[in-house]
Amino acid sequence: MNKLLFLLLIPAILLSCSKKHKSENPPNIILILSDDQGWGDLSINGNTNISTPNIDNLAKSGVIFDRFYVCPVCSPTRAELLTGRYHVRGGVYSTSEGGERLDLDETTIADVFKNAGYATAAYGKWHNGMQPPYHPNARGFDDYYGFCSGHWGNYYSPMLEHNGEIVKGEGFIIDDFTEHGLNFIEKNKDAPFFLYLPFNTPHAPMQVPNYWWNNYKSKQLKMRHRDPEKEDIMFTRSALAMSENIDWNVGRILEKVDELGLSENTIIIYLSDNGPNSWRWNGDMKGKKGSTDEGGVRSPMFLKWDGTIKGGKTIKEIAGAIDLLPTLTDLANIKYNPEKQLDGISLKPLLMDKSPDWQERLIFSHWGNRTSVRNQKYRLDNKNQLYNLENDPGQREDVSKGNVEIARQLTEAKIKWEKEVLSELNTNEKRPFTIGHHDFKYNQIPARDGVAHGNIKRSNQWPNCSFFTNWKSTSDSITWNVKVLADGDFELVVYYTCPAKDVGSTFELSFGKEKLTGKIIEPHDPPLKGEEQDLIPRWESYVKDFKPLNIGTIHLTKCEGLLTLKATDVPGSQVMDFRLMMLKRI
Ligand SMILES: [Ca+2]
Repeated sequence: MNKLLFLLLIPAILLSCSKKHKSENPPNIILILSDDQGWGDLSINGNTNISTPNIDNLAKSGVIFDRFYVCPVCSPTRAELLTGRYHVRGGVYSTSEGGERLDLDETTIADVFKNAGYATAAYGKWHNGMQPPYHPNARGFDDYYGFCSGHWGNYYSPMLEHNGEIVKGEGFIIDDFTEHGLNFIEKNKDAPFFLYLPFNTPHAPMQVPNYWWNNYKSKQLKMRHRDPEKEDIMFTRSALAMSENIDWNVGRILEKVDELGLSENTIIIYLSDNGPNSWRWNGDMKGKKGSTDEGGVRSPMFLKWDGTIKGGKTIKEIAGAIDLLPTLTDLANIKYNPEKQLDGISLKPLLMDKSPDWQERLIFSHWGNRTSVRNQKYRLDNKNQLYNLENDPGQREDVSKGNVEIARQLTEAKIKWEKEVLSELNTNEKRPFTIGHHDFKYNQIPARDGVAHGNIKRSNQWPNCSFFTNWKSTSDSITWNVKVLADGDFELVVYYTCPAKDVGSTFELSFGKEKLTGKIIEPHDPPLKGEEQDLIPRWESYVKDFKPLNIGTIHLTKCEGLLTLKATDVPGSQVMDFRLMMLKRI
């Protein structure tokens, strides 16, 4: 080829390379999940109390799912979006004390994308199991930063973990998680990535920087809950201020994707994990977080993929968190043959086809001992009352008597689902907490997962981020039912507080014949934290800055048993306040 011809061809060559690059590069995925944010907590959904321009833009430039269903509470929704299956199949029956753990024989969406060559990361509230192999690093996420519990007591530079290691967060927690997300996007801009951002707001405690709160602290709210006397206005204000902070962070993510030129190669999804955590405006729907009615399980859901999925469309067909895994693998063209039956289906036809061939379907909602079922037009609630959501979106009038056949069909479908799907859940099963997995260095053993005996009390009725206090005597103890997965030597670090007047206690950790003793020598007595930042009085634990104390090394052998912490001498009025133990494989 002569030189002139070659120079003339350069633009064409470059163009063809860039086209090839785009079509051959699988799409990145950014999955943003808010926590306890209602469908109504966004301006795009008609709430004039709030302004969420970034999320609204995401919705407008992408596709809106009008009736998208998640579960009534946190852990189940996370399990469903991770697996494409109803959470009861994956063993999730609670939000704490191990009941939030997703069964180990479940395959997660991160496993699937990681196996397809994606870089994977999760930054935020995990809430599907803490100790490996339940930990996110063992469920397909290469990088994890956040907290594995369901609730955190303080949102300002709190104790968090990075791939199992205890670290201190930097600044307001959502800004911090977003910062990690931005760095991950930047670092992986040339390779396909899967980024999961399970934010933990506007879940309580109600805390948000003044920049957001100042607009709300005395704001008149024009839109109110349908039973306004039930509404706590200050709670609503704080939830909306927290939602505006989320919106700002979503804006930062969208901007980063655009700035790096990735918008045509990135699928961005936004949804919440359950209904609102208080009575506030929510489109006149019945129920809030915890309910299997429309208001408890309907979530905002927006999906955008610039250049591939035409935006500006609202999809009326019902869909849910169970559909995310099949939809995203389908869109990314990943061949995945699930070992276990998926409950979700790919929504790709609804997203891409002009007139999709779409079958009528049922979506089930379950929590506690309540089950409701939704088809395109009706919801049969947990008491088998039937509501026509087209005429009566607020579920005010039971129409089962005038629609006997529909009520019968849905009741039968519910009985069948409970028999065939719900029966997979065993709530009596007490799985021990796993420690000592040979592939993982850090084993966190928090107060949350322990049982207190004698005088010892939990700092709060909700275990999530609680600590043990009132440890008075040598007859008191804390035990954990654990299963050591592989033999090994472990360095033991206890996170404690103790006032100067009470230092000097000795204590012993035992497991079978193995024992390790420690002594509290240094006082460490910081104040309780959290209350000073709370916009609303809380019902969950306050926290403290606990001090790590390295006790030494213990050898553990593979078996199941009781890990026991006891004091051997108590010279003062108490041993210590205890937050967690870290076992580090050496
Ligand atoms: Ca939640």
